[in-house]
Amino acid sequence: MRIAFVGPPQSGKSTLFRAVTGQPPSSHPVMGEQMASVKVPDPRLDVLAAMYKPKKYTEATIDVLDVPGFSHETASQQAEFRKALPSIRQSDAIVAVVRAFENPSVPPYRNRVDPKADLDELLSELLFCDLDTVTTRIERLEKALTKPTKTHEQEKKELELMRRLQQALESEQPVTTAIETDEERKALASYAFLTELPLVVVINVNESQAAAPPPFVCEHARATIALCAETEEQIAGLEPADRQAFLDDLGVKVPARDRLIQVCYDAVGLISFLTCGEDEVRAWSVRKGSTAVEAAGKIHTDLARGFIRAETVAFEDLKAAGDMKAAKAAGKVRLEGKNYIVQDGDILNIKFNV
Ligand SMILES: Nc1nc2c(ncn2[C@@H]2O[C@H](COP(=O)(O)OP(=O)(O)OP(=O)(O)O)[C@@H](O)[C@H]2O)c(=O)[nH]1
Ligand SMILES: [Mg+2]
Repeated sequence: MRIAFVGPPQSGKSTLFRAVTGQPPSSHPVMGEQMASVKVPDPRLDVLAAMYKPKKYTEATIDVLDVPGFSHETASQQAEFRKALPSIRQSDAIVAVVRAFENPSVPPYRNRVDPKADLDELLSELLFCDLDTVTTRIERLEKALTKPTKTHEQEKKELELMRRLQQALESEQPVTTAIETDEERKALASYAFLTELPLVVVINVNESQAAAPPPFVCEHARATIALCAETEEQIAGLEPADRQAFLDDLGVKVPARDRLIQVCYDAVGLISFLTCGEDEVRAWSVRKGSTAVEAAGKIHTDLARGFIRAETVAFEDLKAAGDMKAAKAAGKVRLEGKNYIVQDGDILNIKFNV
């Protein structure tokens, strides 16, 4: 899974990127794109690690993408952003980062502090990019339909759908609002529309505002989070022991970065299943609704091919029992077949034969 940090220039995207990825602060501004892998924090793994004392401890991971800021101000800024579009399109969610603090690095003519207006401008651009794709496709289809072809019926159907998307986008609605069936969604997948991606909004506020509720909530977003990217970067740079003391001082339980990662994970529709043993405790990501055999395939294709059954126990049941033996004795360990729908926090032991 990949999430893309998108927003106006100097809104704190790269600062948040470093906070989330744990990369060291940089003294020079980052040009262009950068990508890094992030471990998804999962306290359940700590419980399993205490139980199994494994040699290895492996979190699920997601990729984070940082791109240049978007602005209409100069042609070069616009070109830089457009260059990053293909990478943004390949992402599974967009995190829009907008600035709610005074920033001396922003030229005075642009230094309004208006996160809501900045967000609207950004979302309009995303809509516009999709509208561009749709319009081009409509022109092609209309041209194709003037000639008799074998695919006539299919093209007519697609044209109807594209016109519906066009209408939605022109009334400033994301394409998701115009897609009616799964079949349509699949047919449109190759266009990788930006307004089809789940959206999370981050309002980058001053440290003094970080604990307060967000100043506004975006209706198109799965979640709106207020945080101070600079503070988050500091927290990420601390030793674990100092980190807790710092968080206690701020009066928060978990860093905002952890909340952000979790929110993105949920927005994309991912859940984690867990595997455990003396060699390794590990979290794996799958889409919500995945079956046991699909989960097995994440671990290794052999496990899916030779799948017999999945020994399954819910994390909470294992934790309550204390260990696997006790969980079995309490009848909490089930044998599930190929089509079992995996739940978040299921601990799976795949029995297979190849
Ligand atoms: N006060 C304050 N300053 C911040 C915060 N986050 C970032 N900054 C400052 O804002 C400036 C821009 O931060 P970046 O993270 O580089 O912003 P960006 O969005 O990546 O900028 P571009 O890539 O140029 O679009 C830097 O001087 C940061 O130190 C914050 O939460 N509070
Ligand atoms: Mg940057």
